[in-house]
Amino acid sequence: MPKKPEKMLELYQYEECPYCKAVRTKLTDLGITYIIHNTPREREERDEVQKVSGQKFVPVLVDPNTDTMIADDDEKANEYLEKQYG
Ligand SMILES: N[C@@H](CCC(=O)N[C@@H](CS)C(=O)NCC(=O)O)C(=O)O
Repeated sequence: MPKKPEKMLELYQYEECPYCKAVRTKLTDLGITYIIHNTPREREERDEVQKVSGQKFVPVLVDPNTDTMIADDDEKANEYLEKQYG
């Protein structure tokens, strides 16, 4: 049986970002309910992303269950999700 996360995962993203879409799709495919933080499209305005990840690119995936933060790498985020919850 796939594991379900106890605490909700969080995704910092914006809708049209193709890398963000890849991570949203993976989360949906795995049946994971998660929190979306919609970030500004303008990179310089992404202060929350900077605070959480130390940089301003999205997607940023945060998993409080394992103290994991993956920034600016959709493939790494999806590999992590598959390994952890697939
Ligand atoms: N290699 C990254 C690429 C991430 C990326 O380029 N994200 C874009 C949005 S689609 C970004 O934040 N670009 C900076 C900007 O919008 O100025 C990944 O695999 O997720």
